[in-house]
This record gives sequence, structure tokens and C-alpha cells, in this order.
Amino acid sequence: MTSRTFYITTPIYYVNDLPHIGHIYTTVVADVVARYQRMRGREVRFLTGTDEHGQKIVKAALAQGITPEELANRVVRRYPPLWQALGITNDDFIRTTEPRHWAGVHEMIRRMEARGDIYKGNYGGWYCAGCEAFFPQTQLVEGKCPEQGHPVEWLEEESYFFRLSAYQQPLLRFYSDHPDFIRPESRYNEVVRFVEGGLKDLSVSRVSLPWGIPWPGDPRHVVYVWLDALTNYISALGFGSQDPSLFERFWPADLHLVGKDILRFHCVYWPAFLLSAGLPLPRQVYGHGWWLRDDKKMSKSFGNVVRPDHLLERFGADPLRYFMLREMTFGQDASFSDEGFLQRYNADLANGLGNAAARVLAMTRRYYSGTTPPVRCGANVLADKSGEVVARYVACMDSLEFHRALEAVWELVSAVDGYVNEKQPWAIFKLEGGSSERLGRVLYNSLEALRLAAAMLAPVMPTTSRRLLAQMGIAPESRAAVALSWGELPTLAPLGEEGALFPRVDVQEFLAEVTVNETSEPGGQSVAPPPAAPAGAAEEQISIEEFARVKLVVGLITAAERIPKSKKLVRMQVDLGEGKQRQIVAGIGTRYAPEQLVGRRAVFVANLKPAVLMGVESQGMVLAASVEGDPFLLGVDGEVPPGTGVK
Ligand code: ME8
Repeated sequence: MTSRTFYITTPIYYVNDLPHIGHIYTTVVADVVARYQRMRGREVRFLTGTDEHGQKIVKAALAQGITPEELANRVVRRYPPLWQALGITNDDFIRTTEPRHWAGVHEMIRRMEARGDIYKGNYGGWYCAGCEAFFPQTQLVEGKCPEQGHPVEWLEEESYFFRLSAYQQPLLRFYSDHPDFIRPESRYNEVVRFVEGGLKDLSVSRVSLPWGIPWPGDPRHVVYVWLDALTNYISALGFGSQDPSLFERFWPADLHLVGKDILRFHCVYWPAFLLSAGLPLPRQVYGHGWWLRDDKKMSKSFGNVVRPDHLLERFGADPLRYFMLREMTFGQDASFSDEGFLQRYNADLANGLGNAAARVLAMTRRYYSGTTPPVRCGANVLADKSGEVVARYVACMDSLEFHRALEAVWELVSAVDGYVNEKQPWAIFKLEGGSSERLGRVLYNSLEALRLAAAMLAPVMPTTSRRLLAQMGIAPESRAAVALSWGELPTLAPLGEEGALFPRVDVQEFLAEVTVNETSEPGGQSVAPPPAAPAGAAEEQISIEEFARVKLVVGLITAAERIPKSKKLVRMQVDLGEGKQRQIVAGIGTRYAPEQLVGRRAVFVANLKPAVLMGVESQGMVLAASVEGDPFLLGVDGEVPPGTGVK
């Protein structure tokens, strides 16, 4: 990795549903790498975008009664605010419905045809719309797709084929000449074994699908969605356009970051397409692991996704970015949970970094009247530790071992704590009767180690890094903000404003509020507003018997009061026609004052298991529509008696 430029990409995301933690993860990792490479002086190009064609999108649009185009436009609108909230610094965002992309795809096909790698034939096979791929009968598992257990359907039609079989040997040669092409190593072995097993020619067009890029010269066919999608990595650089300057500057990509689910497309099909088109191959494809929930891949199709809007809203981007990079050993699977997040937040951020910084800054403020100490200090234990940590951090960031890079930074933070405990600046101040040179050295060393920690954290937690540096009186554009060498902290510089970096969180209280939001506000509060029904909505229909299991009744609210210390929670006494009152807690206090609720009729779930919210038992749930997180109670048109069933 010696070139001056660095081109990094994420997968382009399907628009069948809103972005979730998986998409956020890959994009955040790409952003961390992009920021790190910029910090190391590289000219970076960072691309992400959306994959808008294919059967999956058509199905999702149909289920919602809108056109694929409308669905795509709706979902794509959610990305800019989300990326902004997460601090994503992409240079471009490509949509596969853009003319610049079509031009690139057509040029790609023209080249593959010129090479003699495209021919027309007939295809019959099992198609999985979830993976947008054909599978032979022998690979199906219990009649379902072997990758992720999606349903498959038999498709038989005229198709253009790509001579993938001709690329088995060239690909195997390429892998063996470039052992770093696929990372981590286990995935390299997986792909090599797959290709050694033999490659069949690939169907690369569809006639039965109206939504896609028309095949050049034969518009009855549309281009297969993966040939279409993979080409985004070069069409976004102007490949196939009048101006190929970006393509010449940045291709081949340094790093395609993808989830392990789409490794084969990136490590087999994509290099084969590029070889056929006579184009250089990317330097590396990294297949990372999955965020799991209940031991299952979190996926739009499984309907078990986490959209961490509440975490983002409450904590901002940095703690979430930190958690994702620290919790997942890059390349392996990990579980996502609010509890795991809060645990790391309190332990590593509030008690760890935040506490160490607050402690050192408070003493400096007290003993040096709000400036950095007047002495600069050379060799000492913290300088040695910093040198070792910086070297490890750089090595780990270069090899994409983010969790280890962060571990190294936290070792330095703990070393600062240990150093302060051992040197006891307060005792030096007392003993030496004021701000002595020794005291200055101790505080200088502690601050300088924290400055280095802040500089190293900039790619992962850019806002925190800037805040911490500002508290030390360091401007973001100054050398001291980025230098990873010891001794850059200015002396006698005025410290910036005080303020806790990470106020501690009461885990129980936070979880209770989140539970309430999730249970009493259907539609959920989102970074991105609600609209799109879950992907595969058609597959997730329920029977009338299942619906009937939910006991919905009219209830009359007879009393209501706020729960102390909660912005949202209201405790209500409700008459559900049972001859006694039920206590029901709901997160509706942001929109309704308790006195507005008394005497109102609403619709309640009467057979929900009781839950304890902020120490108060709730024996049911009120139904409300949620508009951008704002609850609107469902009303009843008339004086319907309490307990009347709702169907
Ligand atoms: O596959 N954990 O789009 P997609 C971690 N359009 N990462 C996850 C994840 C999870 N549970 N779920 C998704 C597509 N991802 C194609 C790509 S590229 C030319 C075309 C991330 O919307 C991960 O990066 O299904 C995965 O590869 C990507 O989202 C799939 O997103």
C-alpha cells in the first residue's frame, strides 16, 4: 500500500427497505478507514450508494402498492440525513438508476462482448430474489436457498450468458499471485475452494423483469442486477463517460468493504467481469462478519433488524461508532444489543476516557489557572508507553484490526490513570507549596498522552476527538491535533471550555424508555421516517387466527399522571370493562399532558404480558400512531362502552 491515492467503497444497498445497523456498520467502518487514510496523508475517494434494480425491489414495491421508482426515491431520501448524523464523509453517492451508471454498465458489456465472452441461450433454474441469484437444484436446502434460507422460484427464459467458466484458471492464478486480495484469510480459502470446484457460465440478463438497465442493442432484456450493481464501483468514477479522469486516478480500488454474504459476487464474478473487460482488479476485498440478533443474521428479510435511532438520538454518532468498531472483532460475527452498547458506554467512555480526561483537565485548570503547564517534558514512562501504543495503533489500523487499535488507545488511557494515581499531583502541590516544575511535568505528561489518545481516536470518534482537543486548547487544524509524535502539546496554552465528554447513563432508566418507545409507539421513531413496510412483506403475512390472538379493546382513561424523572412516561388508570381499573404506562407524555388524557377513550391491548417501566408495572398497552416519534392516540368514534372488542 504505497500509492498516494486511496479508493474505498461500501456495497451499494438495496432500496427494498430502510437502512439498518448492518448498512450503518459497513459504512461507518469505511468512514473510519477513509478518515484514517486522510490523516496519514493519502488522497482518499470514498464511495457508497444504492442498488435500485432487480426482483427484490419490484417485489417490495408491489407489496406497498407503489412503483419501484417511487420506492427507490423514498428510501434513498433517508440516506443523506442518516449519513450526516453518523458523520460519514463519503465523496460520492451513486444510484444505479442514474444515467452515469447506465453508461458505465453499457461500456462494460460492450467490452465483454468484444472479448467474445457473451452469448445468448436459454436458462432454467431456481431463483432466489433475496440473494438475487440462481441456485442449482442440488444446492437447495429443504427447497430453499442455501445461503440464507429464502424461498426460491423456478425461472425459465431466454438469457444472455457470460463465459464465467473460462475464468476459473485465470482467477485461481490471480488469487495465488495476490494472497491479500481476499481478507480475512479464512474467506480467501473459502473462495479458492469454491472456484476450484468449477465455475458455470452465468446468466447475465432477464427478459421477465421490467425493472433494470436495458441490455445494449436488445432492450427486451434487462441487465442482471449483480452485473449492474458491481459496475457502480467504476461508473461512479466516470468509466464509460466523456471524462474518465477520476477513473484513471483512483482505479483500481484499494479496498472493497463488504459483508461476508456477498463475498462470492465480489471475489469471483466481479474480478471475472473486470478481466473480461481488460480492466485492472481491485487490490483487496474484505468480507466482514454479521451483526446478529438472537443468533441469527440481522436482515431486512428476516425482519429482526435493529435501527439504532434511539442510540443516535440520545448519544450522537461517536459512542455508536466506537461500540461497533470495538465490539466486533473485524471479520467475525458479533451480537448487537442496547445492553451491550450501554455497558461499553459507561465502562469505556464515561468511566474510562471521559473520567481520565476530566480528572487531568480539572487539576491542570486548578494548578495552572486554566492553561497548559509551562514545562515541556521529554523521556518518561508515559512517553515510552505512548510510543509503543502509537506504533501498535498504526499497525492495527493499517491491517484493519480496529478493535485492537482501540484496545491500544485504551491502554494508554489507563496508563494515564495509573500514572496520576502513582504521582499524586495533589500531594506534590501540597508538599512543594505550589505549582512546581515537578508538578508541571506530571500534568504535561498526562495531558500529552491524552492528546495522543485524542489524535488517534479522530477516525473513530471525530467529534469527541475535536472536543477533547478543544478542552486542551488545541485547534482542529493545528499540528498538535494530528501529530502522533510525543511532545506536541503547546505550553501555557489556554484550556478550552469544560464539560463532561460522556455523562454516565442509568441503564435501567434508558432501557425502560426505549422499551416504551418500541412497544407503545407503533411505526417507531426513526432517523429515517417510517414508510416502507418490511422487505418481503408479502412473505410475512399473518392469518386471521394470529391476528385474533391480540385482544384489542376500547378503554376509558380515568386518571393519569407523569412518572417522575421521565420525559415521556405517563401512568394511567384505565377502565377496560373488567369491573376494576388497570394500570397502564405509555410513552405519550411528550405530546399529551395528563389532564388531557382523563375522560378519553382509546384502543388498548388487553392481553399483553405485564412489563415494569421505570419501576412501575404496566398491565397493557395503548395504541398510537407515531409521526416522527410523536405519538397520536387512536380514538373511538362515539361513546363506546369500555371493554368493547376491536377488530
Ligand atoms: O447485498 N451485519 O445489498 P444489501 C453486518 N445490493 N453487515 C450487514 C448486515 C448485518 N446483519 N446486514 C447487511 C446488497 N449488512 C447488494 C450489494 S454491491 C455491488 C451490491 C451490510 O442492502 C453488509 O455490508 O442487502 C452487506 O454486505 C450489505 O449490508 C448488504 O446490503
